[in-house]
Amino acid sequence: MIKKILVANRSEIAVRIMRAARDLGIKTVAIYSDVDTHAIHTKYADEAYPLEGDHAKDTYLDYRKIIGIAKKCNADAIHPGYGFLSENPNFAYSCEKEGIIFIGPSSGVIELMGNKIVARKTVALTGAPVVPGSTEEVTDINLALQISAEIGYPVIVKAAAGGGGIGMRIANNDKELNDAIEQSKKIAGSAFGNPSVFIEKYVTNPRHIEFQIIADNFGNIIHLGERECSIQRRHQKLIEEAPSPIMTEELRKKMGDVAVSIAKSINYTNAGTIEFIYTNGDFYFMEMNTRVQVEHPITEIVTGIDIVKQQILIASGEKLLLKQEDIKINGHAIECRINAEDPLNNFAPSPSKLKGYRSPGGIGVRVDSGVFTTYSIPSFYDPMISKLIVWGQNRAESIARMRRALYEYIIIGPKTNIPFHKAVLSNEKFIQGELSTHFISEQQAILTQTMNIINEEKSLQEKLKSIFRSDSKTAAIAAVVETYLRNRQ
Ligand code: MV4
Repeated sequence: MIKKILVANRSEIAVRIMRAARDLGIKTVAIYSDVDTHAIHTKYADEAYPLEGDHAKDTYLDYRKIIGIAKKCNADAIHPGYGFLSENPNFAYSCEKEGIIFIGPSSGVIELMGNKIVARKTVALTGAPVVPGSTEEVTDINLALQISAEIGYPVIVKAAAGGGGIGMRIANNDKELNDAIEQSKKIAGSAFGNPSVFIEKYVTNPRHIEFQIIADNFGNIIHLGERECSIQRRHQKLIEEAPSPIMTEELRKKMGDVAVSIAKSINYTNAGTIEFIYTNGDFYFMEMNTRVQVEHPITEIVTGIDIVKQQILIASGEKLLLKQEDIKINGHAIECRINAEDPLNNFAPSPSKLKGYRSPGGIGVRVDSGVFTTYSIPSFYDPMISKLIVWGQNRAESIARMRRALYEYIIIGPKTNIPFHKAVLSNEKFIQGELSTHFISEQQAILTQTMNIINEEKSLQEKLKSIFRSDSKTAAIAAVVETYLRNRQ
């Protein structure tokens, strides 16, 4: 069994991983950049070591430095979390070579799934449905024209090293195709150092539905059901839910079986996610994420399974004790990503000090955060404050509970996207479960509604702020208000 885990990450996911380690009686090690000296993950861990610098490349991405620390403090394993080094095959390979357990799949599998052309080809060979398109890199424009003629426009050009929508271009005809390929290649080359691109039929109004899988080192693989992640903005997911509103037992079995067979075919180990694009009853493999994901808690809530704990047990060489038939989906969970950003200013980051902070609670509410009152959100990293997760016996109860939890949430200092979440959760289409990846861009009324909510809640915000005033100040304000009221009568 692993005895000490170095967590090569920061903020909420670092704390999330350390929680699982504590539950298992495993020691934890934090690493931190200069600006993260007072961050919560450094206090939560049993030991913490500085990575001098602030920029990711000098700190959370510097894997030689990180492996050096792991060796010095005798950590026998490293958990990479999400982002940063989590899908870097060279990092996983270095861990393997240095005899440190990388809590994730093998470096070979990370590399295989990291190239979207190779992933597509490998998955197609298992017989799983992939979106019609090219089977190889597209270098020749004549070949691109020929493929597009076969599958029909619109088509989408994607980077082999991509993911997260970077370098994607849509083409509606032959003329646009040439530009799309040129543009995509250029962006892919500069963003990933790999200009290789491929073509797929563009699915116009899809849902993003992904399956969580877990696999041990002995060939046992199960899935934990799906997550619907269609509510996103500029490829940043904002709200995720489990189960998907469109899911049936029958479809879950069908898609789940496909997800498991894909994982089996590549000898996948540890936790992973198979992303599908879904439209009108059809589904296609899109890509595989070889890491723990931001939205993993909604699956934990509806299955009762601690995914990070499973990751650690699997990496320790334990056999999976769960069987597919043990997995039951209980009720419904929603996650809202709470970001320090201004929904009225194009969602610009609003990193600043938390002058007041009180997270929601009560039945069915979970908050995974990396913050506390007086903490300053640094501008160096992504501005997520927390993940607010709720459970309900069904989708309606889950939505009501999320609205209640958003009402309870007090964040004073940065601008946040809480009013935006409130607007989405009262949107009729959302309530009906009519979702697609274009939901946010199509529902322009949500922005107006967000503005209305902000205006309507000004007095509520003032009331909430008062809980963070010192007693003397509160008394002084109360006296002023009282005098005012008396004089008015
Ligand atoms: C697609 C697609 C439609 N058809 N592929 C976006 C991120 C990456 N994971 C895959 N993505 C998409 N792939 C095919 N064949 C639609 C998306 C997509 C999207 C595309 C354009 C603009 C916004 C989008 C939002 C979510 C998903």
